Amino acid sequence: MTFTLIIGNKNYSSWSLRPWLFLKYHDIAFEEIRIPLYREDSKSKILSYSPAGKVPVLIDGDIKVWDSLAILEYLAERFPHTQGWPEDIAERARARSLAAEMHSGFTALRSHCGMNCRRTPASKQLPDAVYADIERISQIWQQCRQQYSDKGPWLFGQFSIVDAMFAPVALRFYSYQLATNSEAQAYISTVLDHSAMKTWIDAGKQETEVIAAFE
Ligand SMILES: N[C@@H](CCC(=O)N[C@@H](CS)C(=O)NCC(=O)O)C(=O)O
Repeated sequence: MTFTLIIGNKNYSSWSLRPWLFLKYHDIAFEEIRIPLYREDSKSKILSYSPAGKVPVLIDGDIKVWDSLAILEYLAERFPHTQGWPEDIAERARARSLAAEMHSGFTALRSHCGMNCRRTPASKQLPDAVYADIERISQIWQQCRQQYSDKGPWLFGQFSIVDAMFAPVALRFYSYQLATNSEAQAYISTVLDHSAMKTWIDAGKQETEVIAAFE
């Protein structure tokens, strides 16, 4: 077994979920090392794997890759059969833009609706900036589903890096009962019904660490 993925708490670490899901979706064998976050020794443990001091980190022999999107790009290159990006250049450009938009954006949603697998689904009072994020994400999911539904149930039909990037966002829509359109709702079900997502969520629910700031 060559691959090791360093991740945080499954209950909270949305960035860790992304490459983990991609590996599981494609049945790529790997070992995982879970480092519970924001404890006294968490930072030093993460730093022993990555100078960036954040999870996720992928180790492939002598090669270390950190940052979720970089890991996904690496995996797609390392395992071409996974077709991490759509084949068509225009679709690929759009997929890359959406993955980057997710990676660098939606900060209001991310800070007010932190991923929390254990949360009993319920809505809560949210600032306007979160609704702007919800609207844009709903639009992305609706447009992709309208355009690519004949190729499969994922954003570009087949499962791609974009789906790995948006998977924790789909979970947030469910956990915080965020209202959206019917295509986006169907997409959320596709993500949450996948066996690998269920495995991650179940494992998150089993964890007992509580990070007050994320509750
Ligand atoms: N841009 C990074 C973000 C990684 C990140 O913020 N990870 C969080 C956990 S989800 C972390 O490691 N926090 C621990 C810390 O900052 O000490 C990525 O995409 O991987």
